[in-house]
Amino acid sequence: MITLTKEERNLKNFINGEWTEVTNKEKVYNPANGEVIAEVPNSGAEAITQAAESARIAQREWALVPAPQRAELLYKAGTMMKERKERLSQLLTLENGKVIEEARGEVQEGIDMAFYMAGEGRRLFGQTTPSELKDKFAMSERCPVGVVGIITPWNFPIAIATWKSFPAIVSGNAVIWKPSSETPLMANELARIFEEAGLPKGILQVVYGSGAIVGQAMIEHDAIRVISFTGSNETGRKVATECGKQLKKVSLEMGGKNAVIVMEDADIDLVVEGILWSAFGTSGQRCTACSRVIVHKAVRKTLEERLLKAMKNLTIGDGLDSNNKIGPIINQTGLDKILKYIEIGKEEGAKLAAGGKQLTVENYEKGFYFEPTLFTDVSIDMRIAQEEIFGPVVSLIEVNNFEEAIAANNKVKYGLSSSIFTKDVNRVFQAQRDLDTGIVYVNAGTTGAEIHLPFGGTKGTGNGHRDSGVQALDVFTEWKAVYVDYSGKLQRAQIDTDA
Ligand code: UN1
Repeated sequence: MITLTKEERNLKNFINGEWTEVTNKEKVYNPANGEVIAEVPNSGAEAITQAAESARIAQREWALVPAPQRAELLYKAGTMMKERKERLSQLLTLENGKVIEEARGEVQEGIDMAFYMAGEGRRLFGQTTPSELKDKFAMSERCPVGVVGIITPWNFPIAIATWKSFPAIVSGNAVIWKPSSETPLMANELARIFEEAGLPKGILQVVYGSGAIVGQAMIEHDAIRVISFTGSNETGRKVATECGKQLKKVSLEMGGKNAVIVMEDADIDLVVEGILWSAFGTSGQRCTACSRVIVHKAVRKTLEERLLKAMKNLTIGDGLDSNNKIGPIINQTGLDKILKYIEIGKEEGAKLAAGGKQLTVENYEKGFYFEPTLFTDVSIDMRIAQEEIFGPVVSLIEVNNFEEAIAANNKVKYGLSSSIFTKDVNRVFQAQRDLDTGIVYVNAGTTGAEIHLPFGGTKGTGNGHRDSGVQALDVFTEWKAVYVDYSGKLQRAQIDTDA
């Protein structure tokens, strides 16, 4: 059993290089057994004032450090994360509940992001381009925006934080981070790693607290020029509205209603594996989780039978026990939401083919477990097929052909991830073109994005920005166009072009 240090049990904000005590604290629970594991600050707005003011000063120096040197800090942090991977993974399972194998995967995602973004320290490419005038040079370069605010969720408490903070740091910004108070241990660990690695004080600051107070204060503070948010669609809209009033750049990632499409020529055993992993892994609590299966009528029955059989083998319990394939739901609120949708599904006339109930695990009676659930006979307009449930609940939708499958996939307000299982190369490329999502998988489930590609989606999933990949740099940099005239005379653009 993993033991926490005194600092880990009694978390403090990390403001301008100081571990700062806050009197108002909240309890942090292990979702596997409901036990208290730590206490986390419930900060007031003044913590953001302190953080933002000091970040503003620290960032000016940081922006002057050559990017390859800034990158050295990321290499160092990545190496430390690698050395500490097992402990980080166990702490992650402890606070989030995901099974240890997945926790290791998530920590690895953070390590990958560190080394990838460290590489960007020697790229951060701008462009050179010909000028329309003689003896004149034209180029564009990326510049840091200054101080950025990141607001991260509990379902990927370290990976998503690295998607946002690492590109921000390497491109010369200071970061103020409000992690979810459900999962503060990862923020504490990452801040301590950067402190030990020697990141100058003020460049990564952590302030714990509520969205209503700390999040709002971040949006309102004029030193913070960008807000990068991952969370619910409802909160994201509020963040965007508030940022709009301040003319503040905002990057949003707000979930999905992701589907696996199964065509009549698909390898059904592979499909079943893909669905089990992407729908029930992380107890369905991924933005990318599969929550709809859109299946061709010719294979609907076979798939349904094999899926139901395979679901019986999913072992559920404490994620720290490596025999378990599925861990708990994050908390009671999460469970209540799932239970609400089970009732909605039944009322709408869907057939509950498996699961649908809260689960009690022996010796873990206070944990928040839920049975893997399958609804069949679902039509695309039902609420269970339209709204994000964020739990291990899948809706099976039967369609007559490929065109109907694509239309069903796109007929939701979200557009994060989608997947198609088929052996027909023509359909693969048609699907790639027509699926209205930011991520498309062929012959794999809907989860498993890699960090060097853009992460995000269309419609209600986002607002046009992307996390991770080189595209993340666009969120945390401003473009500067630079013209150098070496003609020694006044040359007027668009006018003196014949000279
Ligand atoms: C999320 O779902 O919130 O693609 C992040 C995946 C992971 C990241 C998921 N690499 O499933």
